Amino acid sequence: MYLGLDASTQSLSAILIDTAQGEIIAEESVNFGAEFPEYGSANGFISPGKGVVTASPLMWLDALDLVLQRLCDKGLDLAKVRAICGAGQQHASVYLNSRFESVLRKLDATRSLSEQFASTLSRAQSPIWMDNSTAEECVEISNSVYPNKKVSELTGSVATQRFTGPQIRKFYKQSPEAYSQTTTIHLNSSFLASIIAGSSAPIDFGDGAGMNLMDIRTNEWNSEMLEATAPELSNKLPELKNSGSYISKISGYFVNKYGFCPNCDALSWTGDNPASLVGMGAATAGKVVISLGTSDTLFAAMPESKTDPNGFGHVFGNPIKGYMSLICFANGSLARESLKQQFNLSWEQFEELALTSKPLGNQGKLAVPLFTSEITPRLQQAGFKTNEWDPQDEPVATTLRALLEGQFSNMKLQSEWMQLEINEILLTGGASKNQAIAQTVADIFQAPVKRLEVSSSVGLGAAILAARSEGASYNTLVDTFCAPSAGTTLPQDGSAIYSSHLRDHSHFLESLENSLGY
Ligand code: XUL
Repeated sequence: MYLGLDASTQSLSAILIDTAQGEIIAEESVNFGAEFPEYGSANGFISPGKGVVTASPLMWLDALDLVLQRLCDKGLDLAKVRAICGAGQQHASVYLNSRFESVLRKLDATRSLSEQFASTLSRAQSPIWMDNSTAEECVEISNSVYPNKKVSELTGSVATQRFTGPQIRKFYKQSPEAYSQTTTIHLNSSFLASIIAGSSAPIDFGDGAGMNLMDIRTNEWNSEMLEATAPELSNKLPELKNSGSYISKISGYFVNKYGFCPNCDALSWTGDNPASLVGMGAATAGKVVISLGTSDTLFAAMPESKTDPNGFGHVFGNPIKGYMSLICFANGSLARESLKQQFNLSWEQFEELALTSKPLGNQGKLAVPLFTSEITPRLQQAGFKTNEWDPQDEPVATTLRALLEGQFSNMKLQSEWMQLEINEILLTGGASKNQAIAQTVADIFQAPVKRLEVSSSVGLGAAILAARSEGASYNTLVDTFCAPSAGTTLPQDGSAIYSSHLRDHSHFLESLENSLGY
């Protein structure tokens, strides 16, 4: 058996696969907001203002303990797990002091992880991917490694607010003392991998590329970027390695507490999006994945690195081979949930109303949801923006269609730099089961949409990386675990409507960029 862990924004999930039987043995999930109200993070984070968005690494540790306990409570024999891999929300960084390594080495199974690691944090909260408080630092970094195009060529992205480098720079500037007491800076992924291994873990090329610090051409830290970011940074960063690399045997803590075998391998983790690429069976070129999570993302394998001339898109390492391109939209599920709540709907009602609202193109009633500041394109938080129509004068269904068409028109427009030949779209994430959403994606992208049996492609991707570490072939694992489920949706005849609709949407976005761009 192989264990894949998915440490996402709102929850920590586990998936156990049995490659001999070709079966998913168990899936379990712990929701941060519901399980740990003491962290005041209903959606997995806190946002005190000024674009700052953070989460407590101790909350992630409590969730790790709880999810493993739940697997034990289900009667699963974790001694059968041969290797563990995982994936974390990208960009989030954890700041650790000199006690970290020694606490890691002598963990006590009678105490919780959070209790033992509380004193190892040199910064209580981790800035996460939703944070956009580092505009100043991005300018400083790109001025130093002038021009920003060079930053993008070196690291796969222009200096980007949520990326770890600008976040580190802000911490160094605001809290120089705490920065100097920081001996190690981990990502969410490498932090949790370290806990499982009981020793400091590497950062992988997939997640490392989300930092504005790694040279994507050589997969090494780039000294020019490190110097532009903060002093002494090279001493504080772990080494870089491929995801799924062997770190060590599992920490005794997990053997004693949850019954893992001492021989179980602890592997290096990756970011949630690179893991999802693997778990969707899309790590080799030809398939496009749209993942509907707290953030919506669109990504695809990319044999050669190609960067976004607009500066919104990213290039990350692909855990299987080469690169992946990605665009991320902050107004994903949170935007859909906001309207669902505002109109007091169940998901079934949301789906039915959005599906029945016709005609396609919504008679020119466009919308861009800005419930939180948008990343792609960069637009400030401004609520539900419409092109001169008032949702209050319209049926709810019109607003829902405007939301969905707005989200996926933007996605289609922003993916053009990737020059993808889209033969099929693989849809994943919590909202992918929603028929109205799947149909809108199919119509706007004019491509068939497929969904997989598995609900968490991130956890599955991590479990596949774990199985691969013992020699299983990626293609065989994909054939076994990544089968499309019934209910594939084919495109409607919306092409004529949507080509003019996309043009109108692009103009609407331009007007918003002029007034709300940052
Ligand atoms: C990708 C991004 C998000 C996070 C959280 O660049 O910021 O998709 O990985 O899911």
